[in-house]
Amino acid sequence: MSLPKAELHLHIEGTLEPELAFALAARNGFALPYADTDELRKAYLFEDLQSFLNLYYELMAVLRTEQDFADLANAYLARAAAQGVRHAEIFFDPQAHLARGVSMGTVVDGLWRALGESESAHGISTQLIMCFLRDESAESAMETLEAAKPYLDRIAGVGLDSAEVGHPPVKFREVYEAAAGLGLRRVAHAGEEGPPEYITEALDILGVERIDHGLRCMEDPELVARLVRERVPLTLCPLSNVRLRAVDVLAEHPLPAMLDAGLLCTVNSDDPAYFGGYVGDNFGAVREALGLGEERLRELARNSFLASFLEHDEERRAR
Ligand code: ES4
Ligand code: ZN
Repeated sequence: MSLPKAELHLHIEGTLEPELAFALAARNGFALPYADTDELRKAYLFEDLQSFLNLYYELMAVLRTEQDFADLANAYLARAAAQGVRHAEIFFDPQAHLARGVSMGTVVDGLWRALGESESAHGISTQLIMCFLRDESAESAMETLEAAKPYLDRIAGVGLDSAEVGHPPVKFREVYEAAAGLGLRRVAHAGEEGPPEYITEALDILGVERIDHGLRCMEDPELVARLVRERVPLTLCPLSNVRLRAVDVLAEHPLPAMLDAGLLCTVNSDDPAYFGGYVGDNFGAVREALGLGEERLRELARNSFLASFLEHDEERRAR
């Protein structure tokens, strides 16, 4: 499936394929607690978001040097290009690296080695979105924002990810105010495992311009009406929702109902190495399982550009 599209919900650490994990571990003289790539793939049977996150954070241990981050991003960009991606807004989780003694500079400079050449090498324009881990404290998020200040020329915005339930958006009010003051764009994961109220909070308290996942808005018709009225984009990740059991089977995914309701939905891959596919695979899977026709698929691809940061760049510059 190679409709031109933008990918707006992609954790770069979630693109770490088992083969690259073993290669980086070997290069860094580090032993992974799995015999081989087959055994590691077998660990990719998740019960929920937390059981996925445990493995996701464990495997990051192989990412140590700038070159590791560059190799990770290059591998993603090559796969994304093959699936029609022309623009990618890429999340990264600095706190998960800072906690292991890997500096902000190593992460950003490393990713930028790949992203800086992405247009010429892969035909993909890119932006970086720095995510705060919501299960860490607001103080830690604020320190992370501080540590990012020397790199803001390469960071377009901030996001909020990791374990959602019990960590409502309001916890990060001051951090998002500070980010807005620095001219950063704002998005947040909300309504993946957490309740619809977290979506409302992310909009009203954090001032986000896009909701990552947002699936559970469907439990609240008034919220759906608001999201439609305000044209708030939702970055859905269908294969992720199945693997993390937000939905039982893909055939029951609410995407068709969400499109019918008039929501500005996009389809993305989230953590493609872990969830069984890149963005084109997600498009293919929803076409098959949900019977979406060509017109719907084209709408989703078009939405991905409308929902991207590119769309409002001109307006922002004029302000
Ligand atoms: C994530 Cl699927 C998902 N949800 C929340 N946080 C994440 N970090 C990486 N993938
Ligand atoms: Zn995500």
